[in-house]
Amino acid sequence: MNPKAIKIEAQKEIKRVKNLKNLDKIFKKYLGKKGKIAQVFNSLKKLSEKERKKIGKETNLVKVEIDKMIKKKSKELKEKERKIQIKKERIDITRPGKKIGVGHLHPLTLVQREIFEIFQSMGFSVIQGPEVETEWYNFDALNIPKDHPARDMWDTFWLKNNKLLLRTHTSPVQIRYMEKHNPPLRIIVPGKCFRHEATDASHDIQFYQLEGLMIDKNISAANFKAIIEEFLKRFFKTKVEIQLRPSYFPFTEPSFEIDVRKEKGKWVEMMGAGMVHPNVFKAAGLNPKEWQGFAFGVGLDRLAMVKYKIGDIRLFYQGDLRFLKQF
Ligand code: FA5
Repeated sequence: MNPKAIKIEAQKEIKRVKNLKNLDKIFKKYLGKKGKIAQVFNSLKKLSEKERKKIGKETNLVKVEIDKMIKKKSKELKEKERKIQIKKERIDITRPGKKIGVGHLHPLTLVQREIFEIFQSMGFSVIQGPEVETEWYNFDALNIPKDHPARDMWDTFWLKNNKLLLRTHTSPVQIRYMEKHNPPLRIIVPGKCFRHEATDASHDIQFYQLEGLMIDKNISAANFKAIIEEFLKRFFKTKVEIQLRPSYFPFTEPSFEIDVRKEKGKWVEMMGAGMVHPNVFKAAGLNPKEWQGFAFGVGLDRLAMVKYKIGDIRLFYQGDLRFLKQF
């Protein structure tokens, strides 16, 4: 093929090419080992010497020119592709950012933390106990023997073997703690409790209690009243009214129930309390003649309900974001 014709054909193709990949194909087609220029060189040997020189020279020139054209085009295409790339990667710094949702603490956790702070400042330690309990710690050691009618006060979820249960209150931790620690002592015990009972706006089958226990040589119900009043004052940050009612718990004597109301609202039964019964000291290995003290068990959910004016306890456990986001 005539070198000039090859040049014209290559020129057309190079002009039309749109990307580097196809440009490379053109390079191979004309200047590659088996390309059109190489084919012309191969065919030279068939020609006379004169022609060979003439065509050889021409072909060499064409080769150099095609090479130049390709290099030029390659530069252009690279520049063009770079511009497209930059355009693609450009970010609009004026666009509004995406907000990342941040979670927050559950109202019951908030209330717990606040309560810890108040009691810790009065010298109480925060102690934990198991949610799955034995009959001994949940009942017997608390002076509630089997077949005693007082057991009916706590509708119990028994586990399959009928030996273990889901604790119905945080009071078993009193025994666990007194077994291992000598008085004087001051503890609070937060934790989940479970009762096999019908639910309503102020009762759920799971709820949180906070047990309190203070043991020393000369503790009286007056100490209990002072501590609980101080706690309620700091927790509600406004004046609340409380009333103590005589009550009955097998593990305290005397026993009382405490109701609380805020801003002349409804009285809410908030906690049970009393002076630790001698049989409880005995069960925990302490001498009731030597030690005395008070214990109380307050419903954390109910404290939160009065504080935040929440009408239904079940809202705490439903995971409804419309409710939770308000805290
Ligand atoms: C007790 O559980 C005793 N262990 C409290 C106690 C401790 C008395 C130490 C004396 C000494 P009671 O069953 O009344 O008592 O429960 C105490 C508080 O837990 C209640 O006042 C209430 O605030 C809360 N509570 C009880 N049952 C539920 C329930 N189903 N749902 C929500 N809160 C509850």
